[in-house]
Amino acid sequence: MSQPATSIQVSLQITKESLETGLRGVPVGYCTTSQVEADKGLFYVGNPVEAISDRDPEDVIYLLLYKRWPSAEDRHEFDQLIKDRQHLDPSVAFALKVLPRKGHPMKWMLTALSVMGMVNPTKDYRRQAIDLIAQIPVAVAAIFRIREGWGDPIPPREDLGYMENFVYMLGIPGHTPAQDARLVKLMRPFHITHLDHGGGNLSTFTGKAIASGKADMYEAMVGAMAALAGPLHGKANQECLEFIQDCVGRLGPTFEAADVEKMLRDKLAKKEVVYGFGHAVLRVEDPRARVLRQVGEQLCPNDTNFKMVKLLAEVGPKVLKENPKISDPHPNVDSASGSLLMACGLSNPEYYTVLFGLSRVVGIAAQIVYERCEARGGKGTPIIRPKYYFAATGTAKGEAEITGSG
Ligand code: NMX
Ligand code: MLT
Repeated sequence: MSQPATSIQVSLQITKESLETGLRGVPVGYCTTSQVEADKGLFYVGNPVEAISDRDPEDVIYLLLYKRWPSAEDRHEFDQLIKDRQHLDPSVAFALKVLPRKGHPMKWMLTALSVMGMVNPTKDYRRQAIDLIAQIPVAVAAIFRIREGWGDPIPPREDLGYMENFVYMLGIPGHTPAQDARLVKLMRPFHITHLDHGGGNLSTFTGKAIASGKADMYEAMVGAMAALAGPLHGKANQECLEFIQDCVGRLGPTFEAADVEKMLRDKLAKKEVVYGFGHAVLRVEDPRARVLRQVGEQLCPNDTNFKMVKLLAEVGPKVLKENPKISDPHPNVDSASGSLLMACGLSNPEYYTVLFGLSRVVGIAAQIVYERCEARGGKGTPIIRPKYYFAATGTAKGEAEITGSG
């Protein structure tokens, strides 16, 4: 694993072709929470995600915030801090109650975060990070309950763990305690695998860019979650499950590898996206996908959608490799998550990206705290302002001159 260095040699040649590539490979800063290695995957403060996916989520949240594992005493204090701050202002539920039910849950999440920011009493990034981490499960559970018409939000309990409390506050109608316990078993590793993914993923980068203008944590998080809502980023988990359901619907409950391969080839021939595959950085299978498939083996081995996930993981890389422009033909984190959520009782895929967001606000908040309060000896990084070259309207792609600035 590459270590932070005081001097890093990077050879970057700026050509017309290297522009408009989404800043791929362009170093812009330090990330103190996690790193993504193209040939290995994700590490949280140096720990491979696969090795820690069965820890308490609270331990991993603590690790990302404080860059060390908590002692028993640290955990006790941290749990108390979260419980002290988990009260959600009633204005959040009032605001949610008047939103159009047909609005996507990610849009509801943007509203909830915006209202939470209006009533937060402080402008301190560190304090806002903890408030946000304490309250986001309460807000997301309220989004489910109000939008689905399940009833009023259920207040958090003092005696439950972070994810146990979230599942309790969902109060899924008709769910038995055993079904809730199964959902908790999924949500704990789901949460850990989605907490953070390096400094440059779109939602994190967006949040940090917004905060660089000294917008507060909530304003930055609204922008970050809007970025996560895109189907090529966080909403891929919803799209992927819908694709899996479509495959199962067309092929029936028993399917052969050859049929699935054909469906993938047809999709690629029509230039459609194969959700749940590919990555901007990874060039091996995303270890988070493996973790989630292992959880699926324990929780729902015979679920039809999950069987399709496994078959896709087997045959997908072979088919995607046939297309030379695809840099990474392997399954990513979104390949398996939706099927598991569905099998464990969260039957509306529209909510899956909100669950991704519930976890990801933690990593983004921790990274914003670093950039605003710790970087450059505590001064913080400057306002984001990259350079663009002027290209006259109508200039053929690739023919614009590399001159001027702006
Ligand atoms: N299905 C179809 N086409 C693809 C795929 C895919 N899974 N992956 C890459 N491509 C295409 C891509 O659209 C691009 O086409 P063009 O040259 O016409 O613009 C070409 O292959 C080269 O792209 P790459 O360099 O391989 O990938 P890039 O870094 O640009 O994008 C993703 C990365 C993740 C956006 C891309 O792999 C993708 O669209 N995957 C499917 C969506 C998905 O699962 N997203 C979730 C990513 C993880 N997350 O949680 O955010
Ligand atoms: C993520 O978890 O944010 C995704 O894998 C996307 C990325 O890292 O670019």
